[in-house]
Amino acid sequence: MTKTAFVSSDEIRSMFSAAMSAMYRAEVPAYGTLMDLVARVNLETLDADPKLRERLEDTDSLNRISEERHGAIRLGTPAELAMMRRVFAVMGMFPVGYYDLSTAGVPVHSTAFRPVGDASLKKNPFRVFTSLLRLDLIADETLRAEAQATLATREIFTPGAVELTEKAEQQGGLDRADAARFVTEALETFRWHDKARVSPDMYARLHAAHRLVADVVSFKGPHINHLTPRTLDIDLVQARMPDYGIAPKAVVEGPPTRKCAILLRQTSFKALNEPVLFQAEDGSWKEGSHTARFGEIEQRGIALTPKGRALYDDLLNASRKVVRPAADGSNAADYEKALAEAFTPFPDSWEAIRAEGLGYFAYSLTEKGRKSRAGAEASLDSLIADGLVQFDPIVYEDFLPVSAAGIFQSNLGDDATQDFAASPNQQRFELDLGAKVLNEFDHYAGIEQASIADCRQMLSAVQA
Ligand code: OOG
Ligand code: NI
Repeated sequence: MTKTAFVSSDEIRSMFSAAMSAMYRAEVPAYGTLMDLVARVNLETLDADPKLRERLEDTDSLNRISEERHGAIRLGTPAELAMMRRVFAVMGMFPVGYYDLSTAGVPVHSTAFRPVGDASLKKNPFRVFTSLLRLDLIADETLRAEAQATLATREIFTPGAVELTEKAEQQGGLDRADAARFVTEALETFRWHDKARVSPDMYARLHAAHRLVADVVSFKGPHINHLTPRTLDIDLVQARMPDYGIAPKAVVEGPPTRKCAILLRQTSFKALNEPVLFQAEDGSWKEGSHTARFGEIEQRGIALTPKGRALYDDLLNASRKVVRPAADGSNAADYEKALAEAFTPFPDSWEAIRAEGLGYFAYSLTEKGRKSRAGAEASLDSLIADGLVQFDPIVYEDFLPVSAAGIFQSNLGDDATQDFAASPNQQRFELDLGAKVLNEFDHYAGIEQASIADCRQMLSAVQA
């Protein structure tokens, strides 16, 4: 077979993302409602802001917005994580970033599998926040051993998914028929199972140790626990959710409302209580329930440099010293006020964010720049001042540990807060993953540098 017969990994990712969305829509109807609401708000926002529409069109980002989503899964063993990496690689998704959530009382550490590079991100930025359970953080040794034994006997991938992943690795890709089959087979891993693999008694003990442990250990596979469409106005979607019969989380996670959106803002609706059958020791099935799957929306802003990120972390910490958001929403207004006040030192214009080196930008030639005969050696600042070069924010494609913890917590139940000693262990995670995770800052810096190099090359071509 020739290489030209292969479907691109970007296309396989798009097929997979669409299939996952359709499956989740059928399984969790409130997700479909949320999608409709987000689509409507996005249209209204674009209609009200022609300049935003124009910038998104110019940077090739408009088409991707309504297609855009992320999901999350929680895995049980190193072997599952390592195989998951290989499955995602077939779809052009690679591990970026390391997130330690133990500090936030959640016994997992995580990465995000996502496309890397400007072209792939523009095609389809679908990503999956992927956590690995850390049984080492569970105190009860007997329970830990039982959980490990239970996880050791499950197989979360279908034989077809494994076979096609190996085939893709050997051939360097999949043809159209194989790609379609791969999507169907891989999707099985993410499906919901309403029959637990553990007895009611064991479920209760796992649940008492930590709700998340029960969620990972009790089932046949790592059901997708949420899918998150991207909105252009998260405050509006949050405000309108109740009109659509959806009860939102108390506060929006991340930075406050601003003119120039930074990083990532997220909110969710609470996880559903779903019926589950548990098999008792005597073989009989007992009815019970489990709470895991929810819906979330996100608004993405500019990716920050290490300097910008440090400022963000400082300001967020400062606001939380004033008010910590209560899970019941009772101090939501105070929290929003404290957050907005804490963030006043963070400049709110693209010019200032750029001038202070707080964010990453993609540079391109203006109309004037495209016709210009001068300036290839000039400094970037003077090219901008002369109106030859313009800049657009580079979108943050990753996650925020404090926000992720807030999302985890609101869906684990408000009584689920537990303290673990902070114990980031990126080395262990990478060993289990079978690869290093990419550093997100290097990645954004690379996109920025490439855009500057393109401008310079085009300017010198114009001169020649
Ligand atoms: C993942 C929570 C993290 C996000 O958007 O920050 C996340 C989980 O609950 O498994 O998806
Ligand atoms: Ni999420």
